[in-house]
Amino acid sequence: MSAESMEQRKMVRVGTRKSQLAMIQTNSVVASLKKLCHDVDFDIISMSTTGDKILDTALSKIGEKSLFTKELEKALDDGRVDFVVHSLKDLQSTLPPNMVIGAVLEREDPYDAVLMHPKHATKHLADLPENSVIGTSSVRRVAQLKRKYPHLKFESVRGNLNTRLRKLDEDEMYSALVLAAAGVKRMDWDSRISQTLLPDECLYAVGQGALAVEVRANDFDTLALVSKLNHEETLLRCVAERALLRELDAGCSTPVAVYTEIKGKELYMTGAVLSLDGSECLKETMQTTLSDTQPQQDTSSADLKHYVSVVAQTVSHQAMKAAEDLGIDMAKLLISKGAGDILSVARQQNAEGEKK
Ligand code: DPM
Repeated sequence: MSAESMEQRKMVRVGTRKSQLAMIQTNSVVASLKKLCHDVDFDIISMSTTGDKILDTALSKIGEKSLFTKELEKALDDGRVDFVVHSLKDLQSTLPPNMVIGAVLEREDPYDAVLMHPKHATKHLADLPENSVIGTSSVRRVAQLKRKYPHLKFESVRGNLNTRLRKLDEDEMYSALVLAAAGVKRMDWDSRISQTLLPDECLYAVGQGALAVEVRANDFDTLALVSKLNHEETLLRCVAERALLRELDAGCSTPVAVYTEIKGKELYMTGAVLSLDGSECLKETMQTTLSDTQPQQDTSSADLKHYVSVVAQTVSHQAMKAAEDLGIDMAKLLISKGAGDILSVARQQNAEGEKK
């Protein structure tokens, strides 16, 4: 390589969590970018987050926001890294004011999956004996599954995916785990999935299965670089989902669940709010039309529009706005049916659990 071409190469620093899943996700994003931009080098910088360090407390009870993202956002803010790869579902619906989501990548399987203890390998949740213990720290999963499978018990399980699978197989405590299929598949553990939970029994979390790239809002070079990764359909679905969460003022510790789908120009959304024990469940379905208009043209301007912190120059404003409005309208409909009360009781119960 000549000295001249060496000089032109750009170095981009990428932040990630240290877990195997986070590394797999970040490596895949960097590999896609390398294919698209031959003149850029990438340096991956991994770090531990609060969520990785506190392993003995249920997620919903730690009470701190941005559990898995805060340290990474600090590194981004300080300029130690240029972008961070996250699971979109771990990103707050409201990001720090100087941060945006510069890319949402094509969604993996968004559903939840059941991984059985080897002795139950061929069973489904319905076949497990009375009072079998299912490991999950997700209040969303527990609330929905209690409705469908009242014979089961649910216990929190923490740690990264490797730790959880080891606990399932080696401790005799859990009969099964419920995990996001996306993470399981990225780890190449597909063969461990005994059952996929479809929307009639368990709706997924906002953003589940999609990867997101977080960038400083004023770093237009990096925004232009990562915008090549955007998957339009995933992006529009996730804008609607994030708008629902933001409008409900809910987070990862509240039982809010969704299903979205695009058919032609129609975006459909089912949204649900549940009480922690699953006894109450509000569920609604709405749709909107995604009109086809010009994408945002200007790639280097300070007035790029954000939709629930998502920026996408290549996607039409009108479509992004329609998706955001669908999430907002869904939240308003659910609130009009009593979602506010259900959520405030759930928050209070979480806070009480924290004190115990
Ligand atoms: C959030 C939740 C969980 C993670 C809550 C939920 C699951 C917690 C648990 C917001 N983040 O889903 O209702 O099971 O104790 C997380 C996982 C992935 C991203 C692992 C998983 C991988 C899948 C993806 C943890 N965050 O859910 O099994 O990229 O969407």
